[in-house]
Amino acid sequence: MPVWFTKSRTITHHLNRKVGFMGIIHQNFWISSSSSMQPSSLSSIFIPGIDEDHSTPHIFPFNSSIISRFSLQRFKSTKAASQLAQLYSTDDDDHDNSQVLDFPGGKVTYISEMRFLSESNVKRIPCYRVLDDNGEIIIGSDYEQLSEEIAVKMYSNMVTLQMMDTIFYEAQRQGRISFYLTSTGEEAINIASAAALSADDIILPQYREPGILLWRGFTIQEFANQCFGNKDDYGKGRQMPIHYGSKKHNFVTISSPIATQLPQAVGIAYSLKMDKKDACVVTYTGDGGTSEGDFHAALNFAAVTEAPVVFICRNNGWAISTHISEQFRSDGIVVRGRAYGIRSIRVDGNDALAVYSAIHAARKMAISEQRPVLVEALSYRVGHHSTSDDSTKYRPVDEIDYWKVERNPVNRFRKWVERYGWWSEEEESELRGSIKKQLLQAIQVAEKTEKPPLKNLFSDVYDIPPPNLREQEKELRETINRHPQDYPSDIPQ
Ligand SMILES: Cc1ncc(C[n+]2csc(CCOP(=O)(O)OP(=O)(O)O)c2C)c(N)n1
Ligand SMILES: [Mg+2]
Repeated sequence: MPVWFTKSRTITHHLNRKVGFMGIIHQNFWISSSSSMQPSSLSSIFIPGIDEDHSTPHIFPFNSSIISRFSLQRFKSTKAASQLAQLYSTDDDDHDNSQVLDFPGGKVTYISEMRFLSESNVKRIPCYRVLDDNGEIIIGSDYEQLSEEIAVKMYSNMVTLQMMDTIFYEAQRQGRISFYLTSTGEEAINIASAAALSADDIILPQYREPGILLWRGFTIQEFANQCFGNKDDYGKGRQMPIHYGSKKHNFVTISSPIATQLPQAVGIAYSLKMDKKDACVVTYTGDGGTSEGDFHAALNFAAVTEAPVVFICRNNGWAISTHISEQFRSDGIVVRGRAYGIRSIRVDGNDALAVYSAIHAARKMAISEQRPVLVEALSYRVGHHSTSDDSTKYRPVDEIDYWKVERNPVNRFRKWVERYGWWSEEEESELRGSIKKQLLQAIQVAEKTEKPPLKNLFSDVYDIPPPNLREQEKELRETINRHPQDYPSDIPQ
């Protein structure tokens, strides 16, 4: 039993509330559930078109032409309807179906028993994983094998991400940048999901996913330029640190209001569909983001438009100080997929091989079947929410340590890579030395680089700035002239 569990009153409290998350999972449960998952086979199944069975009489008050129009629209491209039952448990079909209502969406069986749907399944949705805690492949696992090149790049990127977080976090503590936010504990979700995608896939991130940019070749210098808000920052210094964006890397700029990216992602995915592109959109959200209306609008919108979008929810247990037990009462996020008619999977977010395999399969389904897919990755936010937070004020240190040490995704993946002889202690120290040097140099360069001019604050929104904006600019310049000591002196006019 994990140390933090026996010690933590907070966690006992959570368990009393039947949340049942955060690592209290029996080994044999994981093994049996993972071996029953077959994501790669899902994407290769032939799925027929319209449900042909119209033999049952309609018991429906509307005009039948309306019904058939509805049904046809719904089923002509919702290809999986008739085969899904064989693949997924649907908790139905145990009753007499002689009396049915042919309703848009399919036939509904009548029953005489007054039966409310339970608020939850008896068993929680299992979590797909491939690597055990010791970095060994669980026998019978269904997964995508990685080449040495990809595996080593994945591991190196995870280490780079960790080191970037450590050094940038320190730079914030030293007052050199105004804000920072780490991905500690979620390195596998970041890097393994990025590795499973193609460079053409468009990313709409939340904010704890810089690893995708790193994977796509955004340089350490580019990260530093953004955090320091210098003239080489693509956002022209107008955003807070960590709000990266890169057109070249198909990475849509991060925006502070959470979940706004989700409906936008569906719109972009729909445009890819119309253009018949061989690519999908991948959008990320935290567990907290799923409490926003935008999450629900996006899922529904994606389902009905059959947009090729993969939603990745990083369920890391916390939304700043709000624990998931105070965020929702459903079995996490994965169950929301079915509610909206979206195929979904729960995956161990700290298992890089499972994340890679699940996202690889999800991408394939999204593109070849033109459908949305929802992936819930279970993980833990090991760092504070951001540099504006002290998480020890609301969660036990034992809990943080448990995830940092026992469930560390980078260490787990390293063990697997080492087992193939693809990585050594020597390579590790070489990599760390080189990355540290690059980071320190990038910070120095970014710090010395000129800041963007003041006029940039007012440009790029309007072709011709309206009078109120011109007035604001004038006012700002007058205020700076009156109180120069209160403004940085290194901003060109
Ligand atoms: C619309 C909106 N509401 C509230 C906030 C403040 N806020 C910033 S991050 C955050 C928590 C998000 O948690 P989660 O989605 O779980 O992501 P995590 O930080 O855990 O990665 C909140 C409430 C915000 N940025 N935008
Ligand atoms: Mg969270």
